[in-house]
Amino acid sequence: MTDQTTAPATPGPALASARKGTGPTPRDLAARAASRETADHRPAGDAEQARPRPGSAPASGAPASGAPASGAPAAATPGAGDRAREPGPAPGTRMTGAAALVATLERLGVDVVFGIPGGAILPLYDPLFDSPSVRHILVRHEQGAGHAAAGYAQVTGRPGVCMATSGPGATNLVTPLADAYMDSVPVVAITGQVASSLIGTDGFQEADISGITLPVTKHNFLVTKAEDIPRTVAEAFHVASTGRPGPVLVDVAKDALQATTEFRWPPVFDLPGYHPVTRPHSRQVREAARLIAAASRPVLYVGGGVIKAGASQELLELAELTGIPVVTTLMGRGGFPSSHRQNLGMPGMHGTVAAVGALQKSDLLITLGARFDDRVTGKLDTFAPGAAVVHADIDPAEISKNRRADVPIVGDCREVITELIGAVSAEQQQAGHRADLTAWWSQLDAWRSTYPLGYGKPDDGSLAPQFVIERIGKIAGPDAIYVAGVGQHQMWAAQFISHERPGHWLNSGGLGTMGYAVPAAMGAKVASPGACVWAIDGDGCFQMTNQELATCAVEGIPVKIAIINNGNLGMVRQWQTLFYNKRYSNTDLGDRKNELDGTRIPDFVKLADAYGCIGLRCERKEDVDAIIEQAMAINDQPVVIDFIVHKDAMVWPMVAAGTSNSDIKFARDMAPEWETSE
Ligand SMILES: Cc1ncc(C[n+]2csc(CCOP(=O)(O)OP(=O)(O)O)c2C)c(N)n1
Ligand SMILES: [Mg+2]
Repeated sequence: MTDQTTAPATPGPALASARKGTGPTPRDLAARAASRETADHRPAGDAEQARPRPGSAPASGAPASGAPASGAPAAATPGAGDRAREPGPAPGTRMTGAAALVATLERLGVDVVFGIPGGAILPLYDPLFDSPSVRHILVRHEQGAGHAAAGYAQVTGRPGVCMATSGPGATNLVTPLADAYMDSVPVVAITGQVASSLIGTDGFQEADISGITLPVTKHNFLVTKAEDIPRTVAEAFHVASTGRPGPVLVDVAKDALQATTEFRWPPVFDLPGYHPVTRPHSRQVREAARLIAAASRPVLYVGGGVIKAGASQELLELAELTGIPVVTTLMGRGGFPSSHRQNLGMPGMHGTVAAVGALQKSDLLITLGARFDDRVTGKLDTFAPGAAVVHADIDPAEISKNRRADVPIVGDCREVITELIGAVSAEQQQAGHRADLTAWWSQLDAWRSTYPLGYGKPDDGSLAPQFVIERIGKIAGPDAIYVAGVGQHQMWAAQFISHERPGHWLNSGGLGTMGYAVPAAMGAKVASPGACVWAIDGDGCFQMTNQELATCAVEGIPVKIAIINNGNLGMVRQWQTLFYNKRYSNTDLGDRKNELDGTRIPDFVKLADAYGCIGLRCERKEDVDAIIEQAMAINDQPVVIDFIVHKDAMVWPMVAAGTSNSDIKFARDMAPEWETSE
């Protein structure tokens, strides 16, 4: 085994900059490989630019101030500092690679891991059984482990950890890893791999998981030597949680877990070329401030990056200092209070008329931690045609990827916004006043009052899904954590719940993964046991991962699940209604011909009961509040409410895919008049 190595299966350098679109292109990969060759010879200036995020480990093994001179990560996970110094096995102790892995997790402050064991990872599960501080939650499907880790990460800001065995266990993690990659969520996946002598032989349960996940992880490693385990796992946590967060996979060969090694701690990182830039360039910030001072129709276009950077307070200050309107994307909901007068709502395909109109008519987009996703821009070449663009992002690959930035700013959003506040204040002082946005606001207010969000009352007396979601938001309030599935119910939850706080709205924005809600809610509840966690799920989505209700029941994780049961794959059906002449090909979850009602198969109340949860059903408007209150009062068991809702409610407003945002409809065939009372 002495000739085996730890191979970064995804080349290390240029991690952040290689990211473009949904994954690296072959050319990106070639560039990565090339830059890896030269990474050790980078100019010193590059390294100086690297400043770790608060609480994170230093890059490339550089010792943190006050840390031992050996170059230990003072804390490889944000907020894990104190725990990282807790006594575990003394460095130098001889143990198996598996025991060293558990000791590493303990040193990194990991308190929970979601997973399922199997042959290749069995050696790890043995010492894990004895860990005094790492709780393992046995899920029912590895996809659930991955989404639970993501839910945990989004609530705590620390990497969530999932584990799986080789082959099918590992491949079941692909979807949640891709999901976390698209939404920049720090997840560390640890997979068992077949013994190194079997790698490449089509051994039993062998899958090249590092190869498979290469395009959907920020980085991944294959470890074949026991002594490399602590350093590699610590590096994985560092990479996942610094710069643009993302998922990192560590695949460990079974013989590396079984071999004996000396536990070396603290480890010295070996991440040449990984130096995320967090500090913005001050000249760019001043240029942005000048544009802000001169703009007459500016908009703060805010994405999930603001939440990831913990920059909500700074954003509030900047918004109030300038009086500029704010739009918050699907991933940015909660980054700026929905109830704030300056919040115009969500932009994009199902955004408000005011938010979409503001971007379209703007003369300056101040883009903070957002990425000009196609669901926001609509037809790209018609998006915000008159706007200059300031684009701040931690990932340089995002800048000018979809829309050219006039003022690019690479940096951590919190640092960028803090510097912007200073630069804008200086501009205002020089001018003696702040920019006058009265005319702009009167236009925006006119759109807001003419085209507010709303929904119709179903004519057959059935429940309006929007009403149900609105009432959950009102009754559970802004302190609750809301987790959505994917589909119509997700859009209504984004629209009709007032998102007041960062980290209280979890959903699958980039990948749009049905099945996300139940396991992510489970992870969120584990992360914040005192919080009230509501999953708003669709009847289709729920059927993809509801087996985690068994995990919740057994492990004592009392989440609340609201199934918005319209008996069909509603979002797809909506498109069939609008664009496929009402030909409902394979979107009805029942079978109307044979009178098998999709809202009753399966019977979700019985299913909840079978899983050891409380199952409730609601079909009438007048019962909605009482049943939500009933669920709110149950805190010792998971609760599932089956809300039977109108089968044909639609999400409005809507920009049809591939069309211009200017062609938004606020209801069927109803387009706003843009030039209303200015
Ligand atoms: C794993 C996966 N498969 C398919 C899709 C395509 N898709 C998007 S929304 C949707 C329907 C979701 O149905 P449901 O959960 O009932 O939610 P509703 O739209 O009815 O609220 C489908 C099939 C997807 N996003 N994810
Ligand atoms: Mg549905």
